[in-house]
Amino acid sequence: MKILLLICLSLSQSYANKIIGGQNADEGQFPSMALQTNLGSFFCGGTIISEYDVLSAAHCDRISLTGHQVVAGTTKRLSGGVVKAVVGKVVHSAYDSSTFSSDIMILRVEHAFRFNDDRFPLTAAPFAIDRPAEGTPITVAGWGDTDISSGQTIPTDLQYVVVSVIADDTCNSAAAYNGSVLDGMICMGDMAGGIDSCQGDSGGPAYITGTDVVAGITSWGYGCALENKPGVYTDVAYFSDWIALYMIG
Ligand code: 4AZ
Repeated sequence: MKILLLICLSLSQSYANKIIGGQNADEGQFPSMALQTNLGSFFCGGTIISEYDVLSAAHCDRISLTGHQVVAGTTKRLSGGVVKAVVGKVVHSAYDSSTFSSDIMILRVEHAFRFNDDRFPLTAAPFAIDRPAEGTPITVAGWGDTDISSGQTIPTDLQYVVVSVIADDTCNSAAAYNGSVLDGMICMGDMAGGIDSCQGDSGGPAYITGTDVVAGITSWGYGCALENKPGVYTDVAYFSDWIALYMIG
């Protein structure tokens, strides 16, 4: 993914993209949204799916749990919310870092999230059981790069953007990903470009717009917001049995 990103950085120098194409979230708008820090530094997103479980991408695995925390209940990357130590994780055994196949992981926090704590807007997201149909509006959220043309621009405020589900055959066409979109992946974006997730949004949620249901986990893409190169997400519905099996609940 680093290599892909480097290629895209040079390709997209003149492409003015802004999450790219998104806007600031309101406090409480995405109450299952979480971020991950390693020794205090933000590196990936996540989604609360139960009192003890946070859904994320396998490529966000940091090997060691030491210094690994989850922050939730705030739209601010650097303040507010609740901080929980990560004490366990399940990385999908079929995860393949060369293809990004099975890019899914569950993190376990030490102490339960309190969903009735009115100091912080927190809920568990239901996870999709059915794959959303082509054209379904999807809201992607994260603190990832907002402007790839000027190196890394990591926002303070949570960003979100509405994209839509793209059919596999469109996404796997020669002009697009030419067969690299595998079972368990789902493309969400706009083939015209301009709106997308980007580096740092990885591991975070793609919700069915207007609901709390998480249908995708931000996984990979060729650059960000480029024409014919939509974001590729882990298809949560495809892994719903796996999630149900490994979450503590
Ligand atoms: C990344 O490198 C990444 N445009 C995440 C999402 C996308 C591209 C790259 C989707 O983490």
